[in-house]
Amino acid sequence: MSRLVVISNRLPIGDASSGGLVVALHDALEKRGGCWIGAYPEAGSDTGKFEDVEGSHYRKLAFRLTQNEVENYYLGFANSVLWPLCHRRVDRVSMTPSYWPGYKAVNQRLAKMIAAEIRSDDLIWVHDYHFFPLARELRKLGAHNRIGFFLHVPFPVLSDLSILPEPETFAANIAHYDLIGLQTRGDVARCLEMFRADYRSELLSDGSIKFGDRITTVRSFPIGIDVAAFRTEAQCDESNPFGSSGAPEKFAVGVDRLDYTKGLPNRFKAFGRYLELCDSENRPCLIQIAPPTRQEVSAYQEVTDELQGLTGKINGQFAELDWTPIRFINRSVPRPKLARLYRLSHCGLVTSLADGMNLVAKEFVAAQDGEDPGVLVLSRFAGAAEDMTDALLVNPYDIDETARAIHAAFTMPLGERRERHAKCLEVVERTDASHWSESFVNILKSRISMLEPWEMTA
Ligand code: ADQ
Repeated sequence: MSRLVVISNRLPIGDASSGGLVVALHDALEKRGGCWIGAYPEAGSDTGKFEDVEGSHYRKLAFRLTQNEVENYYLGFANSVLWPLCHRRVDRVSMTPSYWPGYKAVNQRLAKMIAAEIRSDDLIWVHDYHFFPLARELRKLGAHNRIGFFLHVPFPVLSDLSILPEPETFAANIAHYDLIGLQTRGDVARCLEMFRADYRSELLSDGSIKFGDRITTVRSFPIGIDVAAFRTEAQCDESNPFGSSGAPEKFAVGVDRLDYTKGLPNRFKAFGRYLELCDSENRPCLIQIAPPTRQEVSAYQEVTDELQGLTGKINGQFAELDWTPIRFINRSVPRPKLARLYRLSHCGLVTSLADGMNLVAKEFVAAQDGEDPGVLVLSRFAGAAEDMTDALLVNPYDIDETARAIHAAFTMPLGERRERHAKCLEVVERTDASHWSESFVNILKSRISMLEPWEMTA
């Protein structure tokens, strides 16, 4: 059996990230053998070689980004250009001349290190927007392997691609992957639209793309979670997230990295609006857990400041001596506590303005007690909404609509809650993490290039 080589920006080290993605890739690597390549979290000096990280049955190979690479490739091109571009926020793009060369240089450096490690029959699976050009760099070094790519964030809108330096290289780069995996059918449609608009590419009768002498397949693989493990954690009542103070009588929960794409200011405003509209006698709370990320990027600092202002304003308006409507916690919470928190809550709030999938939506559903479930309020702009149509879908830009959905979630009759939850759970189970990784690897290795019928007409 050919080995699997996984490449992601960050190498999961220790047990810090036991999310579904990591578990799914662990399982795939355990099954096939191979290695996982990624960067250490801390910057250092470039030794030109990978370091073996002990502690797994398969190899983990780490490299260090230099401080200059962190600034130009990671915080710069990846997170100040590509992240906002993919999330339809070109207004948030900030570019300096050193970002693009810095991004290309990291992809070239990594390709050289990978080329020295791989065998000719290895399957290579590259993750996310940090590595759009990696396959092309590997091909230049003579790699003929099957190389797949999975984009965790939304596929960019065609017209926004013009914001990139050398925009014509974007399609040419990703065409070097044999398989391009995207989260949703909407993402596939946007990717095909880009290829269709490009005079250099041809859509073949089986739905794959011919670009120069390369043929690539584009498909959706909606990512999921390890449902059984998450459910077990949620059911374990040893981890009481509220300690001796007890849970609020009615509360909604939000769990996100503190990112401007997650629609947190709109969520806080909608909760404030809900407090204005509803009878707040039973003192509902919003518990928002949002650890800061990428604070070196100014857009992240701005949204943090905005949220602190909104929390102060809304709490100032509504709080009582014994009631704080918004509890805004700027820290990460251990997974078992998080799972328990979802289970105890009456409403899960996901209000992203754009989101590849959003695993919190799936975790919330998996954590519920099917006999007495909480209700998921889900943004139409999260990838999860494409299949989880029985959540309360909202337009997060519409503050009143979101406020009404929070009210509907808190007051929904038990029968309707059960019915909606069962339908959402069916989606979460059908698209779990192992199904995601297995189907991607199977298609990558089997050279299947047929698109689904709906993709042919997209
Ligand atoms: P993210 O943008 O990080 O992922 P998401 O899918 O919601 O978003 O995953 C976040 C994960 O981190 C979840 O497992 C969640 O439980 C955990 N998490 C978030 N906040 C936490 C906190 N405060 N404490 C502890 N854990 C926390 C990107 C894309 C998504 C896509 C995923 C996977 O942006 O759209 O779903 O990759 O492909």
